[in-house]
Amino acid sequence: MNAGSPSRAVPGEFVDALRDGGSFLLSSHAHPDGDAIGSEVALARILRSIGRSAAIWNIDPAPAAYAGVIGSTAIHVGSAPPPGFPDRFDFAVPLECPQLDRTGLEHALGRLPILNMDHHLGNRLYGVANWVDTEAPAVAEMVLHLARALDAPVDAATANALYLGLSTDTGSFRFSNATPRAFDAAAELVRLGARPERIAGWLYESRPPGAVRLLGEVLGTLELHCNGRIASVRLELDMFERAGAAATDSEGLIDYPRSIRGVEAVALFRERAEGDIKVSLRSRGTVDVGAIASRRGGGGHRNAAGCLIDTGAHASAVIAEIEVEVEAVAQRHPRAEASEDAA
Ligand SMILES: [Mn+2]
Repeated sequence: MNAGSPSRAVPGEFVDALRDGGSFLLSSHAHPDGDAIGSEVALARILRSIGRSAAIWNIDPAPAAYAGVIGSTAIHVGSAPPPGFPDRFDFAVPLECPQLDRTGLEHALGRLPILNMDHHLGNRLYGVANWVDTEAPAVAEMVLHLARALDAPVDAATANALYLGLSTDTGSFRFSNATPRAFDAAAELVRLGARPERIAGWLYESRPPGAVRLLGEVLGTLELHCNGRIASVRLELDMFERAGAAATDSEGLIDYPRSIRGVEAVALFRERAEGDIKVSLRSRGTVDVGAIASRRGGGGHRNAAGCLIDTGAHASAVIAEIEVEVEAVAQRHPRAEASEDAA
């Protein structure tokens, strides 16, 4: 795919709206990830560099690991609108939201004309202008193309923000969206001054000690079921105290049991102060954990889902259900060992 192909082109109406508007309110989804924050920060800097005014409003705060990328760019957080809303703004620009309610701010943002910019399948095209590119590896990559379309400069800080979005959305260039487009954008961002080693340090080598101690507590509960094809771990309330960990230090724990060779499905049972247990389920391939979660009133999709249960006895029932799913997949695909050669 070359630079002039249609899927990369920024829609003219989108560029026109950004050129015509004077003041933009950027937003993204609740619990913002690296692509949300990186794209917002970069787009705000790009708009300001061409003489526009831009503010960012998110319902939830950004993870602490992104502070270095955010720098001095202000992000207004919470359900109360920023000063001057809505009169001060010409457009709201939700980034990477397939539906406006993903922002958690839909009632407020819906009062402004919307410029919808996203890369998710199934985007509802809810804007006065919509730019949805499902082949984009990250919205950050779309922002880079937008900067070119606007003839806006991309300085090193903007390049760092875009690199944050691109590298986190591609799982550090490990996921299937690590396409030639992703590497083209990464190369350009590094040329523009992005610092991959510094961003990786912020993201992966800045964990609080409590988070690593909590990991130790959780891995101590590891159980394998179904001849090693299912792994489960428990996260109990008193582990946080023993580890000196904060609530946010539990993020990513499920990735460790999932990394075991031969494991096809993982369950994390998290005890909650409310007295129930939150179940997080992950699977590979055609093992459908989404069905298990939805039967128990939860949600998600085939390979990532969750639900709430009452007791530890129900936890073993969940494991039994996953075993049924894993066995059913093995029946359908007698030699189900994933082979990259076949891809
Ligand atoms: Mn994204």
